[in-house]
Order: sequence, then structure tokens, then C-alpha cells
Amino acid sequence: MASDGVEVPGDRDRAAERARKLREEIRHHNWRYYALDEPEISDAAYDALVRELEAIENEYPELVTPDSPTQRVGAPPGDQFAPVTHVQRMYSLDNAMGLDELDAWLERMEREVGGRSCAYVCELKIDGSSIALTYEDGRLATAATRGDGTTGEDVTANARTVKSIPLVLLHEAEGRIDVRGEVYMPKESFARLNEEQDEAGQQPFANPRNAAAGSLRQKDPAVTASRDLSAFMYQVVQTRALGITTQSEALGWLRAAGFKVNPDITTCASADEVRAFCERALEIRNDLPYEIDGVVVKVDSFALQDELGYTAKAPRWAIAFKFPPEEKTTTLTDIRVSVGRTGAMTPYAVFEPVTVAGSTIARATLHNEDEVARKGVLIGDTIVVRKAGDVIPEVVGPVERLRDGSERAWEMPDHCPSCGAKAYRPEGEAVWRCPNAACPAQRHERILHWAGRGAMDIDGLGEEIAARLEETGLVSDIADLYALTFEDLAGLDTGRTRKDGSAVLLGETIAGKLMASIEASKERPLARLLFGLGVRHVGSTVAEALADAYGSVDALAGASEAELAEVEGVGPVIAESVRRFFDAEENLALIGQLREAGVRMEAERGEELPQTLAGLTFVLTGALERWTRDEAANALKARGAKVSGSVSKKTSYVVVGAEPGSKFDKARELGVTTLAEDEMERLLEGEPPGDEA
Ligand code: 1X8
Repeated sequence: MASDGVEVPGDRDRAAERARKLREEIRHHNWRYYALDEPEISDAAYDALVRELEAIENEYPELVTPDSPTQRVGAPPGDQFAPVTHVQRMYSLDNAMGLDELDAWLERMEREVGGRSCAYVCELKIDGSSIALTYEDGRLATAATRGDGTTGEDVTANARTVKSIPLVLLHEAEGRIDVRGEVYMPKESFARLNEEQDEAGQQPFANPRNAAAGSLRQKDPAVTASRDLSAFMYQVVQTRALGITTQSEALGWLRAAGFKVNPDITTCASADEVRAFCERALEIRNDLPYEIDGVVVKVDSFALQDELGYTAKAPRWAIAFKFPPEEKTTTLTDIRVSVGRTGAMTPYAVFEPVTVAGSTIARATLHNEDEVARKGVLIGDTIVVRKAGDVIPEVVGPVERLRDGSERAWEMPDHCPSCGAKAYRPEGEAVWRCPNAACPAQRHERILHWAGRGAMDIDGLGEEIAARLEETGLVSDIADLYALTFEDLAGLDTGRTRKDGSAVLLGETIAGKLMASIEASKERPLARLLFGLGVRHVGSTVAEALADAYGSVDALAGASEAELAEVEGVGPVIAESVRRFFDAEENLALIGQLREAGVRMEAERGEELPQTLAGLTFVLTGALERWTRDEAANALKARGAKVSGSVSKKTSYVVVGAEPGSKFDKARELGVTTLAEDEMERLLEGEPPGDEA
């Protein structure tokens, strides 16, 4: 439609939108990782997000914002530990994914040094937590985490409990010396720690790196001391003063000073030797007592390092060669089917637990019927599994030559495994569906989706609690969440048991927190609410487009299919799905209940609006023509007004609709100014309520 002069949304708009999304996502993961020590995704998946954002920002430099996560190396430190400013920035490393990218980097180095000989140092990349140690006159003075690369957290008391960190250097050393390295937890200690966590009813760590980072950031150093931590050091900062001119010399100095230095470090005279080291590292990786996730290759000579210099975030003279995902074999014991919130029936593989890339997995999605056929797996097969992007379990395929004839084929069930309804597979689709909207599995997934992070973000309402609330009959749809009381939650049997067989009940603190997050969810932006409703085909991007275009649930519910299809990013399929959703009686009833419960149904305007009504108190009485009571109250509040339920001398205005109640009488009695609907609207527009003329 470019012919009639309407601009077609371009690649740049899409890129801008995607960049915005990526930034939000990366910020979230920074927070999970640095503030909570509870990452939700692997480093590899995180790196992929950052790389995608960097690619967009490279292509459209005008889209770079000063607060983009690419404009700093990490996240700021929390406030639990005192900040420590690093004497020299702690850089991160650029990654080479696979041998091809390693080759490209090596070729660039060879080109840059142009004919001069260039030695490299290859060091195993330890999957731990970076540490910066400061020694004053040979004594450990400060230990700090990496933080954002510029400022870290003071973890001195905890680092002092790590036995491989010398408290006093073996060298005579005057003044300040800074060294850096990686604190890690050996694989065996990690496994033991997780068993203990499990027995104590505490969350196990996802991998040895989180265990190391978490152990280092304990409030009580005694807890850190009880964890088996170790540290390999690999960098000295004040090399010039110490007369050190190469990385190999620096490692020698560290060893001699009493630090633990990794024994597998190798100096390579050529690019070929570097490749050979990386290939060998891949072979020995599983035999090492600690996790590694790659090889760090550094140009040995500091003179050449200085020539090569740094990019904004990483040295040019070093690269992290990241290992490809690890694969393992195991036995496929079953294929089961889960039912999603829209009734989609998804087959998933159940297999003997195996440890892959540092954590144990026992299930993987098989996506749909056709995918199972394409993979050609039989129940009882030996299968190859791996983690896609080092995080999502994936079945690669069967090892056919290990079959003994006892394996059996799997068939997609034609009934819903949850409610037993007859399932169907729509023409042209790969997915079987359960048609029963009241199906317990669908209901459960709808509740989890509503509470999920991209939707209403009800912190604390997870899988287990939701299941218990449904089983006990307290919650059968999302509106029921808002009728829950503290008494319903405190003491709720969580369905978990302690080692001694006693039931774990929901404590009062947790119950209180859950009540607070349910309350807070009433004020989420409109787009999240629309996403949370789980309308088919309405993902978070479409939800945002719809929220922007309509501004309220009511306006959206009143839009025709043709109007909906006009919205940018909304095609006929989505338009039909949205229209169908709002045509269904039960959905309108649900929305009515949510509104009743106080869930905000309009776009948030508060922040952009001038606070023209600040300091004024309003009371509403009677039915307005163009506004519900809630809408009017929200509009007033959005401009800074207070809205009260009762009239007093302090009331500024009483807004009076049809058939007002006793509040109208009270207003007259106290001489409080009353406003009609259109006068209130004028006030909202920033004009005086009466005609000035
Ligand atoms: C990170 C790591 C480095 C080394 C080993 N393990 C790591 N995790 C090393 O150089 N030996 S260097 C490094 C970084 O600079 N971010």
C-alpha cells in the first residue's frame, strides 16, 4: 500500500522493536544473575541475546541507547556487599563459537602481527566465578567479585575461607599487587552440595558455576567456608612494575607467589598448535575434576597485546573458544503428552536421567506427532540427548544399531490425557488439541500463564502452589486468585514432604508475599493483561500493539474483526481469534470478575500525564454515562488526584452521576462542590470545570 502514501513498517522499525525487547530481556537476566544468583538461562543463551542485540546495534547505530546492556559489561553490584572499584577494568572476552570462528580470529591475529612470530597461551576456561584479589605489602587486603567490570562487591571475608587463595604472598612484595582468577567448585563437591541442599529441602544449584558464585556471596563466611571452593589465578595487573613482559611469565610469577595456576596451561608457538590444544581440551573435558566451558587463547607478548588493544568490552588479543554442546546417550523410557493452556497436546520424551553440560536432565519436548516420526525414536531406544544452547534439553535421535527388537513404536493418543475428551488435529496443523476449555490441564496452564513473568508476574505462584490451589478447589480460574485470603494460603499443604515424611506447609511469610504479589498484579500494564488472558495467537508483541491501539479492554472488546485487522502487526488470523475470544460468554464473564476484583483494564497513562489534579480529593457517586466508576477513579488518580469513598470537609469535589446516593446529600450538607460528568471531563482535560464565559 505504498502507492497511497502510507508508509510500510520497515525493517528498521522491526529492528527497533526487537532491540527494545532484547534490552528488557537482557536486563531481566542480569538482575536474575547478579542480584539474585538465580539465572534462568544458560550463559550461552544469554550470550546469544547479547550478540543479537549487538548485531542490531551495529547495523543501526542510531538505535543504541545509553542504558543499553551492551554499553556496560555486566550489571551493577547489589547493596549487600560494599562496592569495590577495580584498579583496572575487568574485561569480558569475545567468544568464538566453534573452530571456524577460532580460525577466523587466529587469521586476524596473524595478519595484525604481520610476519613477526606470535606465540599464544592457551588456558582452560574455568566455569566458575571471577575474583579480583588485592594484596598490600604481600598481604591479602581485598577480594572482590567482577560486578559490572568496573565495580565489584567486597567478598573479602568469604574469599579468605578459600584455601587455595594465599593470605600472604610467598614473594617479598612491597605496595599494591592485584591478581585475578576464577573461583570454582569441583564437580564432586557440587554433586555433594546439591544432595545436602535437597535433604535440607532447599533449592539445588543449577550448575557448579552458580554454586561457586552463590557460595562466594554468602552473608555468613562460615557458610562459604563449609563449601569446597578453589581458585585458579591467571592475571597480574601491575606487570610493568614487576618486570613481567609476557602472559607465560605472569603465570610463572603467580605460581611462584603461591597461587594455584591451572596445570594444563600451554604456550603455543603457532596457530596450528592452538587448534590442537582446543581439540585436546574437548577430549579431556569430561575427565577433569572441574567444569570447563572452553579455552581462553591469549597473545603471549604484552607488547603485541598493547598494539592490538581493546574494543569497548573485550581485549582484541584474547578470545574464548566455546565448546559445542555436549551430547550424551540414555534410554528413552516413555513418551508422554502434556496439555497446554490452549489445549495443544505436546509429546515429550521421558528418559533415564543424565548429566549434560553440568546439570541433570530427564525430559525433553518432542514438539508434535510429526516431529516424533521425523526423529524416528521408539520407546526403549538408546537415544542421544543434548542441551540446545546449553540449556534446553533436546533429543537428537536414536542409536539404531543398539536396538534389540524389544523397542516399541509410540502413537499419538486421540483423547486428552488430562480430561479424556476426544482430541482433534485441525487440517494443515501439526498439533493435536483437547477441545475442552474446562479441562483441568488447560486450566492449570492458563493460571500459570496468567501468573507468568511476561504476563501478570505473580511472584510465588508457581507450578506446585497453583496445583495445590486447584486440587483444594480454592482456585478454578484466574479470577479466583483475587478472592484468595491470607488464611487460605497460610498453612496450605504444599504437597511436598520433608525427609521424615511430614508435610511442608506454606509459611506465613510466604503467604503474605504471595498475597502482596497478587495485589500488585492488579496494576500491570494493559499489554500484559491482554497477553495473560491467553487469547490464541496473541503473544506479547501483538498484545502490545493491541494495547497501544485500543487503550482498554472494553475498547478492544468492542472492535470489529475488520477494525482489528487494520492494527499494525495484526492480520486476519489474529483478528478473528481476538474477536472470537470476546464473543465467548465465559470470557466476558471472566473479564467482568477480574474488573470487579480491581484488576486495571486500561492502559497506564499516569507517568506521561501532568499531575494537574495533585492535592485534590474526589468522591464519586451515582452512575456516569461514559465511564465506569473504576475508569473514572483511575483517570483522576492518573492526574494525581486522590479518590475517596466518603465525603468530608476535606473533599474537593463530589462527581455526581445518575441516581446519586447519600454522598450527594452529604456534599450539599458540607457545602462541597459537586461536578457533573462533563465537568469532571473538563477537569481531566486540564480546564476549569465550569464555563468561563
Ligand atoms: C575468564 C576466564 C579466564 C580464564 C579461565 N577461566 C575463565 N572463566 C583464563 O584466562 N585462564 S579469562 C576470563 C575473562 O577474561 N573474562
